[in-house]
Amino acid sequence: MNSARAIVCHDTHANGGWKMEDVGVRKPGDGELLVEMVASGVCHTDALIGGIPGGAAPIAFYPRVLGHEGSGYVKEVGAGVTVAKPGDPVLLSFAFCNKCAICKTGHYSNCNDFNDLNFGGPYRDFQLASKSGEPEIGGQFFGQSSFANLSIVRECSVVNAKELVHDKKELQLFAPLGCGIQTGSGTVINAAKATPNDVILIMGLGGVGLSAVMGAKVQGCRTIIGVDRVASRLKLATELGATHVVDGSNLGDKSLVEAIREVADGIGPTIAIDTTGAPPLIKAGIESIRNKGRYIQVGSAPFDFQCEFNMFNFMVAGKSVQGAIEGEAYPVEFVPKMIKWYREGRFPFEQALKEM
Ligand code: CXF
Ligand code: ZN
Repeated sequence: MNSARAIVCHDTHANGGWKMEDVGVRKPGDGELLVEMVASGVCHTDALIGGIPGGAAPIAFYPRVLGHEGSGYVKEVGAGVTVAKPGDPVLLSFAFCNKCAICKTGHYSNCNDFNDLNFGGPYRDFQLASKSGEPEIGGQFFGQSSFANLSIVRECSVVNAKELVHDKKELQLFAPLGCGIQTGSGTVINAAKATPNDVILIMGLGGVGLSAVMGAKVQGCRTIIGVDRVASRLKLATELGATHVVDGSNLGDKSLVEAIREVADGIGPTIAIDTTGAPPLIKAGIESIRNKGRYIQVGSAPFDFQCEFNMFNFMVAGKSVQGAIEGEAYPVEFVPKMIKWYREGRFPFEQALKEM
């Protein structure tokens, strides 16, 4: 049994439930790798899932190790693993089954088993060192549980980075590409398939929203509108490619929808993306889109939030609403693309890290 240091969630962070502990890590089984982490991003979903009092089965349970933007070096591989060898650098992303009807069509992020594989209960792969008294700790959050210096990772979550990174420092820098940055940029590029004709609205300019701005810039969208309430984020969005920003904290006598439409040809965006999950912004975003416009939900709304809009008007206007996760990316292909754009100076994601 290997030993590791891990952040173990026993309860919500607010209840003091996240603790750095010594844990025992078993050997990798079929289709699994033992990875020594060198970095992990922290994504809002870690806080969301690790912030539910008592856990919320089936997507949250305690105790477990979270973290799903890991990067590291392979120490050992289990039977049947072909994606990497011991010593290879790896970047980690979400898990998918690669067998279901949805995966077969290439839509891995909408895998039928996404919840089980990424959040779910059956994968309990850490074992606590005896002193704690607890028998088991859940692992393989998003196939990786990267909040540990050593972890068992599922093969499907692995992007081999041997040809992608020059050194350990880069491997550390690239860790958040596997979720937040892929989610933002991929939503614009893969889910919306935005083009230079698009007027795109991005609500919320944290790491995901700023990555969406960079994705819109890569696609050459003619108008890129960012919405936030934090001055430093609005400034950064402009530097990264936003052509207009709307400061939600300073709308004067306008509604948010009016302020958005004013900078969107007077009729609203062709594409609106919400990265906040905040109900007032979701409602404003859906209302703001022009006829034939598309609205895409990316931020996690409250679990019990139901959204209403007038279906007849929606139909007549030819609008659509869509959900998207993980930027609808196939990480093995999309992560190398982001790294290529980064090296070409077209995707300066490191600037967005301070807002993540
Ligand atoms: C998550 C958002 C909640 C559903 C699964 C994917 N994205 C990033 O963490
Ligand atoms: Zn995430």
